[in-house]
Amino acid sequence: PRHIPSNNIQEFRAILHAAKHIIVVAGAGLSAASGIPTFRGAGGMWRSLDAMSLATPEAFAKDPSLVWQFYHYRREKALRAEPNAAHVALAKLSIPSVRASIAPSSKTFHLITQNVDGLSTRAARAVTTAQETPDASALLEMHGRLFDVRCTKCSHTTLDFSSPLCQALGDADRAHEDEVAAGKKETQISIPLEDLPKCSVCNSLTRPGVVWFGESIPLLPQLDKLVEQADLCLVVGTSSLVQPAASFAWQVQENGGRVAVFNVEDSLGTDTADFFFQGGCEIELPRALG
Ligand code: BJW
Ligand code: ZN
Repeated sequence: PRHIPSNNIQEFRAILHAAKHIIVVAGAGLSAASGIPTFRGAGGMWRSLDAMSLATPEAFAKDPSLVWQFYHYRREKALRAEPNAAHVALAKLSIPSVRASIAPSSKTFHLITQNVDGLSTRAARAVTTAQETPDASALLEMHGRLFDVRCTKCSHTTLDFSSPLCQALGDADRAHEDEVAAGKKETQISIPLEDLPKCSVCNSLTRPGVVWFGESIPLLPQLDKLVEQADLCLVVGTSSLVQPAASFAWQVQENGGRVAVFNVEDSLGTDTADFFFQGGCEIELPRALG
């Protein structure tokens, strides 16, 4: 008979209760309720361009001004967004005392996020109290961070929340807004190389500290170990089309572990999951984690 994933909360809670090593693999859907656009589907356009084609080393090499304007937009959006109930529910799991009541058998918990918006870090800060502090090592941002700015030459990296990151990016944004407001046809604003963000050490061009297609994932050796030991994997708000993140859940199942998918719609691998909680993860995660 065809396998049908369960959506039974009691069954899920029993698995959660017994799990020893829990991982979460999160994607853009985790931040959707915070107003951050996803990559594929309805949210996946910036101006008239496809977000996916801008997140590549080739796009940056060809047109650093365009790619920086895209990341400027993403940075400003993330700065103005707030973590949602799903970020908070996961941040609470990274507080050992809270986790002990939700998943009493658990020895480890790790949130592996593909998101670069920093909202999980901010959710962790939001749930910190004098008595309870989330374990900072529980969060792994495998595709890097929007606010890391890295030199293309010497790799010097700074965490920079400046808004705008440099004057030219702010100006270009305003010029574009004016065009839109005037109902004009969108023109491509080109910022000269010397006006793009520069390295404070060697003055070379910088780039966003994120992982683009074809680039290696610095955290991968560490992630492989976590995936290898995991006996429960929650897959939250990802289309599971991008490797290697997409294969983590499948690897956990191969090793005899369980997989629970939280997504508004079917994504790659939903049909073979043990659980599928269909709906916004900002509703379903807090509900399932109780
Ligand atoms: C909701 C919701 C709500 C909405 N609640 N849900 C093996 C086979 C073939 C190819 C490869 C392979 N291994 C590696 C590759 C190459 C490549 C790859 O995967 N290619 C493809 C198959 C497409 N991978 C790489 O290059 C990776 N590097 C690597 O593996 O290095 C070694 C190597 C290199 C080359 C060859 C072989 C090995 C690096 C991947 C880097 C991805 N980078 C990006 C950009 C990051 C910076 C930035 O943000 O700008 O990461 S691309 C983009 O996709 C971004 C995302 O993190 C990532 C995943 O997207 P995500 O999060 O799943 O978003 P969406 O939009 O696709 O889905 C949203 C989901 O949410 C949907 O399902 C909605 O339904 C749902 N949703 N609202 C719950 N409220
Ligand atoms: Zn430098």
